[in-house]
Amino acid sequence: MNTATVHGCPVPDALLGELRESGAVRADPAAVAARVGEDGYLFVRAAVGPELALAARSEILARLAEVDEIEEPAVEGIFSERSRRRELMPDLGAFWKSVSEGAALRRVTHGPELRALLSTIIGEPAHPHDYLFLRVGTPGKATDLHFDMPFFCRGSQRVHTLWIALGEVRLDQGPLMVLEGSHRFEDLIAPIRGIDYDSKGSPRVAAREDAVTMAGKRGVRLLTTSFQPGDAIVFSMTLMHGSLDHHGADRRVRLSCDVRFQPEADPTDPRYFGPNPTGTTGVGYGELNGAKPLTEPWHVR
Ligand SMILES: O=C(O)CCC(=O)C(=O)O
Ligand SMILES: [Fe+2]
Repeated sequence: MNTATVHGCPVPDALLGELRESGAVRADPAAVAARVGEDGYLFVRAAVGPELALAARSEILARLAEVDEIEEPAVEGIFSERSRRRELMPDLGAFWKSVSEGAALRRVTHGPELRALLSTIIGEPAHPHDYLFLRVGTPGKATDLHFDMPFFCRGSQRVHTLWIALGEVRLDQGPLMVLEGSHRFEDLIAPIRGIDYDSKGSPRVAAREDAVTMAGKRGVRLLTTSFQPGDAIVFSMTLMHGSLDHHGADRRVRLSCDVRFQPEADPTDPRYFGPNPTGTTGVGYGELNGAKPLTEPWHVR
């Protein structure tokens, strides 16, 4: 038996698999293309040095401790189950923007290591969106299965998502998981290709069934791993993914960041680029789950 759960239900061993690790081929464009074609993703351990990922983790935890959400010493990352964020930071969007723009975090997301990796995967010089999604998972929280399309696709049709673990993320701490082979599920992908990219609404890109039911019906597995700091996974807009539940008894927060990369040659979407990106709905960093105090519930997406 394993410790993975989805919507509170254990994931049967037969429906759980390990992500294939591709670090050995990360600098070989032909091998990378073959791997992404086959698997729909590229998973690389220590895509950036663990010390860089842990520096970003400490930077973020210190900011969360300032608003009393993390116990001291902050570096342990223990959720306090309290928050003074609304009282101390009345502009929640501005607070979250400043956390999301921390120098150590940007060193990870906007540094040379990931840029080189994504350029190899995309097949030409690529750069990251300025707007990024920093996620602080606490027990009880999870991300439902979804596609990243049509979000992010107004400027470029060749956007890729990079997800990186900022600290350890064990199976019981809500690691990212992907639905095996879903980049070939044309019946699910075709409808989302038709969605209006300019829409500010929230089109239905999430699965109608929970991940375990879906995997069982399709005869595939949920692929994940026990992530270590700096481990990263890259996938296109048409791979279904989400997270397992965070149900770690020690209340240690699960930190990750996802950022989109696209070819430098493609037009940039002003929602995600520039010093004050507006985000998908127009309100900037304030629209993200991360902008809310850790004590409050998330919207699903
Ligand atoms: O970290 C998560 O829970 C979800 C991440 C995600 O959906 C993404 O990276 O696109
Ligand atoms: Fe996503």
